[in-house]
Amino acid sequence: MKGKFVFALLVACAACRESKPHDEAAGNEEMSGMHQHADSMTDHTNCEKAGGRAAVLANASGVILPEGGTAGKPADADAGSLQGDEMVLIPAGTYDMGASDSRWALPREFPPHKVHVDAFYMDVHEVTNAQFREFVEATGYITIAERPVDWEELRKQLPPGTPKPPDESLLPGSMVFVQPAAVQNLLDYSQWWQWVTGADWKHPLGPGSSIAGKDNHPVVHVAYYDALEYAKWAGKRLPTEAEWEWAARGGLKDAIYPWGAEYVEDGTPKCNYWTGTFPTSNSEADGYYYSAPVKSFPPNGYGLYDMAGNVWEICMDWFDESYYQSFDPKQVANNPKGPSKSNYSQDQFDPRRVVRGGSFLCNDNYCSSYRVSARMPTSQDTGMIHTGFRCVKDAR
Ligand SMILES: [Ca+2]
Ligand SMILES: [Ca+2]
Repeated sequence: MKGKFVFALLVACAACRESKPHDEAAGNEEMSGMHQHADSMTDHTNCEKAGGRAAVLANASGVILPEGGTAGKPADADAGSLQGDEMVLIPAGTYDMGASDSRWALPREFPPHKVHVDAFYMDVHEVTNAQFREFVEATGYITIAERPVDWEELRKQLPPGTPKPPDESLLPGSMVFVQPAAVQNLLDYSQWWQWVTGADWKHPLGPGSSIAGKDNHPVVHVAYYDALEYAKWAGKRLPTEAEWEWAARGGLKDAIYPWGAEYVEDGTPKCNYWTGTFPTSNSEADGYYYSAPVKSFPPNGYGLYDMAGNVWEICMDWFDESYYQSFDPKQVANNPKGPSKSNYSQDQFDPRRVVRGGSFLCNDNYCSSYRVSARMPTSQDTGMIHTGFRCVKDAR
């Protein structure tokens, strides 16, 4: 740790210290009387998706520069080429949005509330590297991860007085998962998340890595603003959180997962997640350590692939951990588009958007975010190796 960044590090790690899911869950029980945190099977810890780049860069000790090399494994081979950018019609409907089962769920998923969603079209799979390349070649777009970090912008996402990181920490880069040999506890994500200079969608693990042979993998290291630009170019938009969850449920009522109720670890692999013990041991029992080619696992009832796992999917809405409490349980909310602003108690300076579906890093001993009701915050300008998106279109 570099001494002059101690203050910033304390800020960055405040999120870790404040992640007390069991306390949080207990508080929710008292409040609602309905949420029993039944985690006897696993030690479910609150898995935050990792901080935005502001908090990480303010803690310069978490930065890996190019000469540091890269970690991880080579790209998986492609499963074959895809046909175009296929969408499917998601029918209109009304459902109970939020968690119906208290196992694994966090207070932010409660209370369930009735939501009506109009029909819309949705991409059947996450946006792939090939699709994103087409966008970049057509427009010359440069993702946020490929641009130098603007300190004047970054400082707005940090507590006043946070010292400027060294210039080399502000080179283009993105957040990469680096498997630790051991962890002290699961609350401190800095043990496995590193800011890697030179990591971007074409270099998922940093300099020296590539997406050769990964055309059918989901694009990663794209931030909310990048996803917006792609969607605009494609004549589409990002889904609302309510649309995303309705679609993920695939026509099933009160299911925990897009495939139904069968426990994720039972039967044949149903999605790309972290098999083993997160974050120190991955058995790759589902065939993949990092991302899988899209459509590697069976679709849900609406024909949507990888709504659970593979990569997180960025939604349009602001993230508000208390948002569901604002709904009248007796009313049906019509096409809700999220709160008017971000509300995330673990970081009040860096506004967050919603991400859904979990990723290849999710596991039941950590976040279990392949559940249809799971919701996480993501910083708007931070790319990550496990985060991508898919688009929707109005059905008119
Ligand atoms: Ca996996
Ligand atoms: Ca996904």
